[in-house]
Amino acid sequence: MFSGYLQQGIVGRAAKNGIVRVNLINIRDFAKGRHKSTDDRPYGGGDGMVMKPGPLYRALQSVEKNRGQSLVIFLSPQGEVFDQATAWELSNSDQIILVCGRYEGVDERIREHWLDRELSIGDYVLTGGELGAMVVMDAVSRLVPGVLGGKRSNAEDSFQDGLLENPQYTRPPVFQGSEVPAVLLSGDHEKIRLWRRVESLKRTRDRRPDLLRTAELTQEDEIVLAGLRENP
Ligand code: 4GX
Repeated sequence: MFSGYLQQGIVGRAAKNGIVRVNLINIRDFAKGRHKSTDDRPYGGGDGMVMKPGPLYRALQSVEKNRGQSLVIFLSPQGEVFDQATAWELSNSDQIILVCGRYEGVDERIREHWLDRELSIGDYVLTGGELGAMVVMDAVSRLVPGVLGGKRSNAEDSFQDGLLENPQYTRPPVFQGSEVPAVLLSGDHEKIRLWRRVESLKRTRDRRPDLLRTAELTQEDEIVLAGLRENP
């Protein structure tokens, strides 16, 4: 599941250039017995299967050896919801071990003793933790210096100051009868800055009003928002 992502993407290139390092291990390789099974029926009965602690324990130990100060993160719908602040936090770690569970979950004893953190990428149910792990890898890696390259900084991106981005335009100036806002062609940098900020605030108010409570708002932003309330 990881190979397409790592062969095509920006993170794959960063891995090739040694800016980040990705080490994939398969829990099944640590399974024992003729069937190499990694799951078993839940004690107490019920539907579904549970990941056996043994293979997972041995898999974790195999990376523990070259561990340094590393964080063991488990992907599950029961974790705290992953967001940009968490991505920044994780970007300071030396090494992150992302544990991808399948089936209905893992034996609770692994959770208790091995996991530093449990993260969910959103309130929906996936068939396994792999997509969640890729989401975390992606969002965290792009914050590592050198991964994005180019001069466009993370600081411009959505969520960096807790607001959604302003609308963007590129050439041509008229497309299917629809024009680029004149202010963007005016060359007046102060007017453009203010327009962008107002659009950002409007968009956030309209689509994600919840973000306004935690956004880093300047006095200018507060004045703009007050104006928007009176004259939406
Ligand atoms: N964000 N899943 C994990 C197996 C599982 C179930 C319960 C532990 C406890 C998910 C998510 C997610 C599906 C990954 C169930 N493991 N992962 N898997 N939402 O839905 O990250």
